[in-house]
Amino acid sequence: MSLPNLAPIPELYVSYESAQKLKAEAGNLPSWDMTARQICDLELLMNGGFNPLKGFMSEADYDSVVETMRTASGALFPIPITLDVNEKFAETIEPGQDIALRDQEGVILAILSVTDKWLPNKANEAAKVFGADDLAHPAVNYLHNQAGRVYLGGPITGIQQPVHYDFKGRRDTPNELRAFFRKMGWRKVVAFQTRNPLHRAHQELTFRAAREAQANLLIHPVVGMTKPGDVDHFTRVRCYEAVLDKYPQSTTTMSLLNLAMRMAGPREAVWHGIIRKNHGCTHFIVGRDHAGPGKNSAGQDFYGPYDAQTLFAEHATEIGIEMVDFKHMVYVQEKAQYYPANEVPENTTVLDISGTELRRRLREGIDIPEWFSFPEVVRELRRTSPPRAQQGFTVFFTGLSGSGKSTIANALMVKLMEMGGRPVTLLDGDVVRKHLSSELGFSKEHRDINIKRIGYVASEITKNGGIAICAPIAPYTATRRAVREMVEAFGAFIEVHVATAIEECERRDRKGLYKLAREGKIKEFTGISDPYEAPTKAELVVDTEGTDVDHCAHQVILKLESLGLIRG
Ligand code: PPS
Repeated sequence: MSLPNLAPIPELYVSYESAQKLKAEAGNLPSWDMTARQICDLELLMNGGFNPLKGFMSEADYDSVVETMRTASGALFPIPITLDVNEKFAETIEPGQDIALRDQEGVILAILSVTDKWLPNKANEAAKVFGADDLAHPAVNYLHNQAGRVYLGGPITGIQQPVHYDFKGRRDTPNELRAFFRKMGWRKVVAFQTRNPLHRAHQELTFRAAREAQANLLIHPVVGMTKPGDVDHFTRVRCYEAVLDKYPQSTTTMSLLNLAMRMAGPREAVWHGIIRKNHGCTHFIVGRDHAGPGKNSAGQDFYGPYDAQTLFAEHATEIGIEMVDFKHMVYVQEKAQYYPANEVPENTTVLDISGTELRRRLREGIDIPEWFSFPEVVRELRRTSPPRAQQGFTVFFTGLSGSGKSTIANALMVKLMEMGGRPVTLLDGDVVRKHLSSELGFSKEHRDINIKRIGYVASEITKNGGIAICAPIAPYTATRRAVREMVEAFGAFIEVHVATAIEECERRDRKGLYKLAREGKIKEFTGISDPYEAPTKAELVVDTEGTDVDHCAHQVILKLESLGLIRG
């Protein structure tokens, strides 16, 4: 058998001496503070994980990748790797200039020699790369609602790796892994990509995949950015470490990959293959609905279940990595062991617990059997996800001025405090504007900043096990969604639309503001001279006309009970 090519691949770093010099000089360059996703991309560009890319894509490469999955020079690369910036920064930059790329603490990681600056067609990028311009796709939502409007492209000069303080010993560059495989004499390595905790079925399938390929196994979980709502990587890595002990010694290793996933299904699978090839692997496990983003806004899957496998198979030879089919493993009760779902012996009982069921059991503190997962893994998951009734959450009221949000929110706060158990914080619109957002007005931009500040505070409260009650107008759907995402990373988000009609709010006019708005004395007044995008997917809609405050607050309490967030 021929030896795999485990020679080092090119990195974009300069020598230590040059890096010191460049770093000193770069202090005078215009600098860009990178987002978390850009830092992930930069790390893999610099360490060769995205080989053969040499920097953030130029316009020609970007256009070509979007349309054909290939760079302008024909190299297979299915995902655009671009540096998005805001217009204000872009105005100060022209092709030909160098800029310093900094991490979130201001440390200079690299120099970008800008060759291209352009306004991308994001709708086209969404349609071609992600399959649909649909905001239900997390990467499409990111593209439209988080990424800057302008892209900069050009080669990178790497100065230093992004700093990680966690699991340092478990992070490897492609060349470090290649060197490890060389040293261990591992000729064939099957890589397993994951963004979820591993349970027994995963351990069985990965072990089986490696055995069938007569290869060693690399558990290669993504710890950069995964799908919003996933189990955080700290918990997952502790779980993976527990599972690692279950493989026969010296057959398997684990390394953490600081990739920012896009959930791009088929294209993403090909991208994952290229990345694993760069890390020295010879085989790659591709499953059903690999890197799938869930349902689209019409409630259907974005991609067919085997689209990723089909696209991968078409490109496997060119990538130089073999695809290994992911076998769905199920537990057969009578045999007390796992079987591939299509090899289950006749007249036996198959046991399985779906992801949804697992989450329900964690949420409600119900037993998770040992045949399903390892006790160490369940313990870790329970530490991170205590039963829902002990987790933090956010109730987010939205509605017009004078709709009754604050009054209901106050009543709810008192009822929750009477129950006790968790600290409760009320972030009322007026109070926030006094303490957190006193410099802001009511333009769209300012309202968005205001709501995102509230969302940030609420997400911190939720993360730390408290209850945040928010009561701003929050007129824009996209901003409410951004807040939902921030909070749902840590706990439940319950949007309550206080759906009092504008006529009723104006009739009440408790603060006299509607009158002033009608007279044109207050500009940009929500519902009169400024928009209010009513929620279409709120967890609860309350009607304050004909229903008293106590009853409205009680409706919220009932909702919280039905979600298991409080005990009745
Ligand atoms: S937003 O859009 O969510 O940032 O607004 P919010 O922070 O909730 O602030 C709304 C309160 O500010 C008063 N106010 C106005 N509301 C809407 N439009 C304009 N132009 C405006 N100017 C002042 C108003 O009292 C709102 O309070 P509530 O409690 O909603 O009545």
